[in-house]
Amino acid sequence: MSTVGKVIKCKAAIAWEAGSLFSIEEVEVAPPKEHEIRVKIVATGVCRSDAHAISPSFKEGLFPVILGHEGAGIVESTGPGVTKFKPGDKVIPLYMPQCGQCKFCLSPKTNLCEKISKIKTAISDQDLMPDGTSRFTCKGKQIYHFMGTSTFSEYTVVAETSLVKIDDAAPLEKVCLIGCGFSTGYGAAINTAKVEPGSTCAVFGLGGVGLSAVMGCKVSGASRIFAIDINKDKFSLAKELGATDCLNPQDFKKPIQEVITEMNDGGVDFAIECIGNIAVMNAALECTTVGWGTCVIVGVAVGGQTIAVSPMQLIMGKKINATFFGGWKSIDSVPKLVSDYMAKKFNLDALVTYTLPFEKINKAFDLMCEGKSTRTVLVF
Ligand code: PAD
Ligand code: ZN
Ligand code: ZN
Repeated sequence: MSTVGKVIKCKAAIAWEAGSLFSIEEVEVAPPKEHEIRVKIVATGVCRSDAHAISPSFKEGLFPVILGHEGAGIVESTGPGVTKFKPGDKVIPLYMPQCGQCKFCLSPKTNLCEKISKIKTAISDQDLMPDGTSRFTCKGKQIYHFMGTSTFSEYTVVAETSLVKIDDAAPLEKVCLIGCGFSTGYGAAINTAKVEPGSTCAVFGLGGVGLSAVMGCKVSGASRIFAIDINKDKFSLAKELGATDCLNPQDFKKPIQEVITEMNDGGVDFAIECIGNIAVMNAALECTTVGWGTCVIVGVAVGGQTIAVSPMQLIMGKKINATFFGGWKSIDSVPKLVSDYMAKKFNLDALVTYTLPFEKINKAFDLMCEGKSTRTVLVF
């Protein structure tokens, strides 16, 4: 029986309040309105940013909410006015939209789009559809969307500017990582740092984002890639993906930035922070070489923390940059990244430590927080 135009009842993971576990509930998902698409999510990764969003120190969260922003699925139905999608299309929801018309979309200088909700506060996009209402209800309560994607639901509704069609042959339980972690780290190296052939790099934090940054440094032809983590279990995969030197800051008496500076003749060309720790952001800047060292910040620091930078470092030619979704203009780039994966240009499979049924979502968060997974992919 067709579900088009009807409310769908399905399972979703709801975060009822900050700091709580997810509870699997039956939710009602309303049909898509104008310029919206209802998507059956097939697989979704779990990213550290989802954990940030429900952390009690992240003050801007709205509850109850359906999180999830690293998913892939199949179009179930389309709302009025949608021309680019049809039922059955394989798609990736995009937390960085690309409307193609705003001043940011029209500029080659940025991948931001003004359609991203609350652009000024970056990840606090736990909110509603563009018309200010929610498509989700549970137990009579309205549930907030998250980043325009809400992939922790068997069905979700997204705006047409926050969705892209991908290759019909793509394995959704792998390419979902292109929806966030992979693209962010890989793009941080390629698009934001613009790592050069023969250069030296340091990547701080070897989760899904950091290991993807290692891959981005390698594909850009870096000659030396330092991979830094306080969890030594991350090192074997980092080496497999291109790291030349793996360092645990806890193994040294000196600060890690001094160790790297000494090991690499005055510092590296590029340093990429993929943790969200402001002290490490400073270390990343400090371990770059004077003259032209570039530090790229990827990690999201929660709780309104700020970084203090000595102007002298900047006067000495060091630069700080940062990235949102790896600098990729989403609708233009995501299908190409999927094709590149299909052509075996990078190793996404290595990032998937576990594939679990959706109901194990709390286990997936535990594995991430205990440092036992690069990525866990949940399948419906
Ligand atoms: P993750 O938790 O899987 O990986 C973080 C890694 O950092 C782990 O391996 C930790 O062991 C390691 N680590 C923690 N503390 C330290 C330390 N002091 N020194 C060295 N290593 C340490 O996270 P992830 O890879 O999913 O995400 C990383 C960050 O990137 C996180 O802050 C997330 O919110 C952010 C992010 N940003 C964007 C963006 O567009 N800017 C997108 C996606 C994720
Ligand atoms: Zn993410
Ligand atoms: Zn735009």
